[in-house]
Amino acid sequence: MDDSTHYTPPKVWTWKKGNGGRFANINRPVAGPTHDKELPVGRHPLQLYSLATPNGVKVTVMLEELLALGHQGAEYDAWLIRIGEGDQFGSGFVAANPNSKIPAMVDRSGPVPVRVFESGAILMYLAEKFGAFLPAGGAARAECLSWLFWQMGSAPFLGGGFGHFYAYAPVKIEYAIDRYAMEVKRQMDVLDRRLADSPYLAGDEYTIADIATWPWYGALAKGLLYSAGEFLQVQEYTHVMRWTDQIAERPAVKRGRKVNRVTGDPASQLHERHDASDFETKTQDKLNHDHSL
Ligand SMILES: N[C@@H](CCC(=O)N[C@@H](CS)C(=O)NCC(=O)O)C(=O)O
Repeated sequence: MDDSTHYTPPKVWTWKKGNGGRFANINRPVAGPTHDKELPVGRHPLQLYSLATPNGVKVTVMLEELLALGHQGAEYDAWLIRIGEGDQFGSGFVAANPNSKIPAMVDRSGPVPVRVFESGAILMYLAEKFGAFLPAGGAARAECLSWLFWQMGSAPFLGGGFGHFYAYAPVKIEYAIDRYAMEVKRQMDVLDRRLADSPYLAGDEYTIADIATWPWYGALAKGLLYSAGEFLQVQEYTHVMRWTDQIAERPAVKRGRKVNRVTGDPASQLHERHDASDFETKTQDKLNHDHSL
């Protein structure tokens, strides 16, 4: 049996650097910058500093959806933040997000730049700025915000809880995996029951509640998160699957999920996005042609 099951916490916790878990190199018990580095600024009103993790994809999908609706003010530069290399601890990034996590956005459309961090806050900010994907009031708005905040509160149990202990921890701890597998299956059932009754989370319309939830729970439903599809028997959640497939077909979603992506098929990776035409000309398959051929 692993020693971790016999651990007695000392009186005072101390930091053991590099405890073997994946991402141990970037985890610290303190906040603040580690080095001086300004953030680049492009020509568009909105500057996004991100990476195509589920939290990052929420925002690029939202921006592409807004552009698809014709909101030119949603034009954006998406700069790549390589969290594995510690870019989130540069002084410029910390000024945009004191929590040192992607995504972070700066709205430079007005006289004074406005910083926004936390993916849920960014979605709400954009929805309110453009009057889109968030019902204006009443029960519809309450339902949308309820599901948006449900996602913000639930995903850490999926990622930081289940994903961490199932896939990333240096030891497999049955108690922790059991606890979080149960919670994640419960969350999937919450979504499945809602989506059995309703086309989208907030009702008949696609909203920021779906935009926030799809990158996490849609990916889980497709077995793309932590290779846990079989373990969690995700195919049982047929209504989540229907919703996942429907959203995946949206052209803006297809574009948004490519932005700031640095893994997978080169054709699916647009490391930085500075113009709508970048999707045609700047994905990694287009940039990496073999000149020897
Ligand atoms: N609640 C935050 C979570 C953001 C978050 O956890 N970002 C991760 C990537 S998905 C990150 O930047 N991690 C880097 C680190 O922890 O140093 C949000 O929704 O924006």
